[in-house]
Amino acid sequence: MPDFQPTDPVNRRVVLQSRPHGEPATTNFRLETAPVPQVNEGEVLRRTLYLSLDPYMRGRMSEAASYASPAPLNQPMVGATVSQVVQSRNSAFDVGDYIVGYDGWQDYGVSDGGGLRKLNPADGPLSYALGVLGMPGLTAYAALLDIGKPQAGETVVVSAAAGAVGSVVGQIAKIKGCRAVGLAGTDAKCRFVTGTLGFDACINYRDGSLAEALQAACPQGIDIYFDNVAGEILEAVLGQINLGARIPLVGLISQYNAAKLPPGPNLMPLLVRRALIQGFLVGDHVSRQEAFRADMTNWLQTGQVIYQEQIVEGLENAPEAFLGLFTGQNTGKLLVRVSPDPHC
Ligand code: NAP
Ligand code: FER
Repeated sequence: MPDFQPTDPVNRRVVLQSRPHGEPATTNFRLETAPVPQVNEGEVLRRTLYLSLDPYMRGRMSEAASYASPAPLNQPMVGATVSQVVQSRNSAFDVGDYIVGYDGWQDYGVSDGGGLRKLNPADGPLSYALGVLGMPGLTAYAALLDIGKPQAGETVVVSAAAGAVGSVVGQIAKIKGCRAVGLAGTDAKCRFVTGTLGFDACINYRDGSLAEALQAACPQGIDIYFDNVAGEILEAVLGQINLGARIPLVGLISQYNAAKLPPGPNLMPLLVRRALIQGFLVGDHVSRQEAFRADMTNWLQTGQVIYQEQIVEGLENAPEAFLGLFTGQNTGKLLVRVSPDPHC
């Protein structure tokens, strides 16, 4: 086997160097260099092409008990990646293979190959495996279809509607014959949500009375609220839910950076309207992966789902880009291009 010569002589890695209390900062991270890992018998070495930046990473920065353990200090920050095999001592992988895995915020990852899935570049852009055809897409698909159970003619409201999950939720709602109403943090995002993605309406929740805007956008009330943010927006939506409403509780981004939790919403409408509110973790829904990929590939090909990415150049810019998730800097799925993608 010819000796592998990495493009860069070192592995750049962004490590978690401290845990935030409240708002995270770029100083919680440190860019450092380490040797490119050695490849032992049975192992496979990959160069990162794309790194996914996701809100759940804020939870991993903390030590507080949660559904997943904290990311260790002074190790590359955790994260899903699309990568290319550059050296293999594992017969299941060849040099040049494209992979979706979990190599974290670094240039190179090495492992025995467990948990890696090969990607076929002929199936579409490689980066889609981190977004519309990956974890955020499956979240939208499984939480909306399996918990929300949309019926034609119903009204579906989704928060963070211009983001990775929300943008897909509203488009699936349309495919199922529903009225799709998005909530987003700027007028420009709302224009994207209605004009490009085809939602029926979008409300800038920072602008005026949300209760009034919801009433105007949802004249038949709200049958499904796909909640990505919780907090005050959930409170406003609950006031207008219909009998038997379903509320997949998927994200609480409005409180991920809170040092102290705000007072909770009034949940009485859930009782009065006999609503179902159900927590959701995408990891419980891997059995839906096959149906999801088949449907979503078809919807992308037929143009029924439009997908937008926001790609930041350079691993060194990952910390600042990540912080932007919590101030709404991204439209669509936020990714980092760590090294050039040979397919685009
Ligand atoms: P995203 O929507 O692409 O990015 C986050 C967006 O959240 C921001 O662009 C911003 O948009 C909005 N936001 C940030 N702070 C906010 C606040 N205080 N109030 C209201 N909106 C706020 O991220 P994503 O990857 O699609 O994730 C969306 C949600 O789904 C997150 O809560 C995430 O944790 C959750 N999620 C859960 C699962 C699961 O298994 N349970 C899986 C995937 C994702 P605006 O400009 O519109 O405010
Ligand atoms: C998120 C992304 C993933 C999140 C939860 C998950 C609550 C769940 C992962 C799992 O199933 O373990 O943003 O926010």
